[in-house]
Amino acid sequence: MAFRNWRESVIYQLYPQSFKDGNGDGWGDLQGILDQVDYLIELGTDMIWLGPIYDSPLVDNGYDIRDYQRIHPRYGTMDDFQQLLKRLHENDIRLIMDLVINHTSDEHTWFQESRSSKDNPYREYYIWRSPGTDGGEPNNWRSFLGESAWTYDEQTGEYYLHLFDRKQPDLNWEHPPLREELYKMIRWWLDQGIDGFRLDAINMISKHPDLPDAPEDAAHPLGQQFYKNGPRIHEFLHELHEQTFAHYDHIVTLGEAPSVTMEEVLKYTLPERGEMDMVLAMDMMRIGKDPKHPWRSRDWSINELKESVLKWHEGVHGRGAYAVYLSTHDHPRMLPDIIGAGDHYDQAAKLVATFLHTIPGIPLIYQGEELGLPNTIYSSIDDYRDAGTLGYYEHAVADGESETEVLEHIHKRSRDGARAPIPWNCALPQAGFSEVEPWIPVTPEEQLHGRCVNDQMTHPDSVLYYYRQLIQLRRMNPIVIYGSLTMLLPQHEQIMAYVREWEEERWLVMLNFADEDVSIDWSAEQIDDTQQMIKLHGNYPKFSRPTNREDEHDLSELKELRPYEALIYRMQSVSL
Ligand code: TEU
Repeated sequence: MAFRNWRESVIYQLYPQSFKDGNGDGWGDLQGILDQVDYLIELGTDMIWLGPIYDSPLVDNGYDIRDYQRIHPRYGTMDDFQQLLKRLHENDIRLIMDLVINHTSDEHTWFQESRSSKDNPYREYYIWRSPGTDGGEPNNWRSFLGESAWTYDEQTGEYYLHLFDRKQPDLNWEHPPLREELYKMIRWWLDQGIDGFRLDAINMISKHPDLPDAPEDAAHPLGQQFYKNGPRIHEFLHELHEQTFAHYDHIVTLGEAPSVTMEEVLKYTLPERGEMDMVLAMDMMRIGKDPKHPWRSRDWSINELKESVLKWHEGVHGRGAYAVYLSTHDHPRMLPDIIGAGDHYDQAAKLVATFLHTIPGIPLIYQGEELGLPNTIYSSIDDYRDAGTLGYYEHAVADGESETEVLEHIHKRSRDGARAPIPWNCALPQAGFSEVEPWIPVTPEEQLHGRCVNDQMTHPDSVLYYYRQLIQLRRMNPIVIYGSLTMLLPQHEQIMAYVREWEEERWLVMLNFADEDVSIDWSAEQIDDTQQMIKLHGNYPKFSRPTNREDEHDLSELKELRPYEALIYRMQSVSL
């Protein structure tokens, strides 16, 4: 195996229970992935981030781990896992696992021991506090699910902290034996031959020692300033690195770190600091989401996206590292509603792809995005599975909100919108995902519009082909990976345009985020508009532009972009 330098990678996030069912139980599994390895190879990704497959009660789809060193039988066996690893390695694809070490399941033996008595040796593995002065919760922190972050445990008369579900108690990283035990487990996985980890909620492991109350008007969830990027975070991460990753070759780590400043990102990812390789640039995905109300949407403008691109580029590019993405299993898909698509759905899907593959940062494709899958809307609450979604529904309806309104919020914001099974073949029942009814329904046909793998495989103008081409374009052109970026038309409200530059080479990327023709006025830009441009890629069929020669323009000719049009040009020479 000869792995690519990870800075040149394109990562593919595989959410296993929704990828492919290989054993006919309605739940995606390792055999299903093995059956589809060729699909991944053809796509061109060289790094798979595999969602959690560990033993778990599956309250949060595996982000609640009961036993780190066992694979849940629903996913298969350790043998299946080894086979998958071998197939991927034969094709120079890295496999990185999801590592959830901010919390475990409450069914983990450590927690079972911990809750059993105050003097149990495992007590300090978790964060226990006696009731506050009023006899209630020790502080006002709320969990990501919206309820109190504390649950009272009768057995010992104390509360335990859980930033997520009450069945996901937070681990106490202040306690050295816990850290040792985690490192041992991590080394065990690295010894299995895996290539690294995505570190779940990793910037939350160091809590402020006093666990102070948060101001009531702070952003959701209350308390986050006291545990995100906490006081000992860099010390913990460096120790983790030294005790585990540093002893293995080719290991790649990708940290989930919401709410970070660029200074912090550098601390996390500067190679000489020995913490992590890259973080997920999460702020791009927050577009359209109300920060105070997780279930409400808000208007957004592409200027926010531009700011985010610039912020990460100027703050981190070329020094630390970060992955860029617009969808994961935690957020609704961007199409059709958040980005918008109008009557130009395929163009919009390809526009998103062009954006992600041509801005600085390592692109991360969440499964199904390469098919342009839509955010799935289930008409009945009974079809939703996510505990956070169901909890919100129950509370909101009990509080007297109208069911129709609550469902509308859920349609727009539920994490399940991105968790529908991959449609492998539209001609088969369950869209070819499984022979039986899947754990969550497939996307209804009137939303899917036939965007299945089998169909897209045979259409060179499909979204799938477009992703493959972009991945190849990155492979062939270091400018996309290492080049600098200059934003043009910074105030334009519909168009994003940037120049990438690397050594003697210059590219211009133009993206129209509007569902209409939009004109461009270059006169205010410091750019020589008579320079020749060679078109490298675009999301409208070739020769559909009414110019004499499709592939060569000068900038002055380019006065208009079509709805959701994306264009990549090589510029012969340009003075900025
Ligand atoms: O998510 C952690 C996280 O930071 C959340 O803000 C996430 O954005 C939120 O769930 C959105 O509703 C990670 C996992 O990606 C997520 O699936 C898990 O539920 C969570 O950790 C707990 O392990």
